[in-house]
Amino acid sequence: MCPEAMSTATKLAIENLWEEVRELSLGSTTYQIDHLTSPPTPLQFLRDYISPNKPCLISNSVNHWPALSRWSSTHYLKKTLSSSTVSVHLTPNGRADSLTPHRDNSSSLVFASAHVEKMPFPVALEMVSQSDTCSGKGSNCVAYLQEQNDCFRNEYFDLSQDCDDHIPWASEALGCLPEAVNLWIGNEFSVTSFHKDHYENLYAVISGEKHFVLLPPTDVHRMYIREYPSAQYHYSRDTGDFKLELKEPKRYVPWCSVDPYPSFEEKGRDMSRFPLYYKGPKPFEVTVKAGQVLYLPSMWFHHVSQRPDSRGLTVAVNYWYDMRFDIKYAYFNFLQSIKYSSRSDSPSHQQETLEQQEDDLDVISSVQNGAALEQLNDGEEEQFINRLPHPCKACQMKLQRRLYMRIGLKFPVSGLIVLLMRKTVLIMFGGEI
Ligand SMILES: O=C(O)CCC(=O)C(=O)O
Repeated sequence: MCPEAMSTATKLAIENLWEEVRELSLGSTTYQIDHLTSPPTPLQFLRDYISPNKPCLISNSVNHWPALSRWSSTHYLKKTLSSSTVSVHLTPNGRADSLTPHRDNSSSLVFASAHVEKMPFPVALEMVSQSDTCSGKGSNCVAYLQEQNDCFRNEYFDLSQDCDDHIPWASEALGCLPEAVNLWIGNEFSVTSFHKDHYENLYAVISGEKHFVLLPPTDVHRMYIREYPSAQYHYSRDTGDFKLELKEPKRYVPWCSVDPYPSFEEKGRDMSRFPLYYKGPKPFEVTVKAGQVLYLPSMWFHHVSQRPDSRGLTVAVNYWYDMRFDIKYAYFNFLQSIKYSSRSDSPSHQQETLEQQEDDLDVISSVQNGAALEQLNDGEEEQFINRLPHPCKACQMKLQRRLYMRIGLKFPVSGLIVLLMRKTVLIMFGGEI
């Protein structure tokens, strides 16, 4: 792809958008989100948060849920769900649905999904508590109880009396009931990588803490969303080992390339690969404590990590409400369709491969354009070249050659002089002829 594919003016306009959204809508002076100490009225929530697509943290809105006291007892959880079968996501490192080097080739990243197993809740909870050694054979295995398919209302149905069915002020403001309610039980190893969802999310922490790093949808170019080959972990209970296999047939998943917490060794490399993330405005950050609810607006990019309670568990329930596919969504799609890339912000091997493919396409089109050039009448060449989206070097050289030939044919003497002068200049300055 040509580095000049996007004009400087467009780049500046996009960068201006990041600032303007913060100034006009999100509050530019702080990278913290609003904290409401009591639940908002539906009108206030709609006017101040849903409409402007602005996150907020709400305290004292779920104090009446029995879950807050009951779920601190592991005995209660195991007893209530003694006959429930639940989905467990297993990974070697707590990073499901995230980018991972494929085998030993660290430059080739894949999008890795967890190995998912169904098992009795008491066994599953034990796996979370003893996550780093759940195979019992000394190899790493991190278990995360989660399934984003309304699991709280089916797999965990026996706990449903401990929380409200919905968040009343949110349901009224949004004009609907939740589409899905999910339960999350994890430990400090489980991390959810940057992504966005097409839902209005009310995320309640019951035990432990969750830390969110947030970026608004307008910052989409700072996430370096690229296509990664989809891969799946396979876990063997016998050996306690994970295998990461590419999915067959091969398919690609568009995913955010940025990790807000790279290792010390990765930091320098990431800073040069993802300059828009590191040089742009700081992300918003919020820690959601037990008893608090985060309003995470639709389409916001979020990265989630957790700090467990004294048992080593973090427990949360979230309510996904349908978002409105309105003008904001249309604007977002438009923004996302504008490619913000050049060689200098190439983030990964995949990106380089993509650019290489685009360069190959340039070469192919240059050959085609070159052939088309031959068909043109004299005098039409310049216009033809100017109409090309990326006038390629080969085409320009061909055009020059044609012009020299024409000069040579029409004005044999002056044409000869021009060619001799060019040759002399090239020889003097060591250029190629
Ligand atoms: O709690 C987590 O690990 C992730 C939550 C999340 O991504 C969501 O609710 O959309």
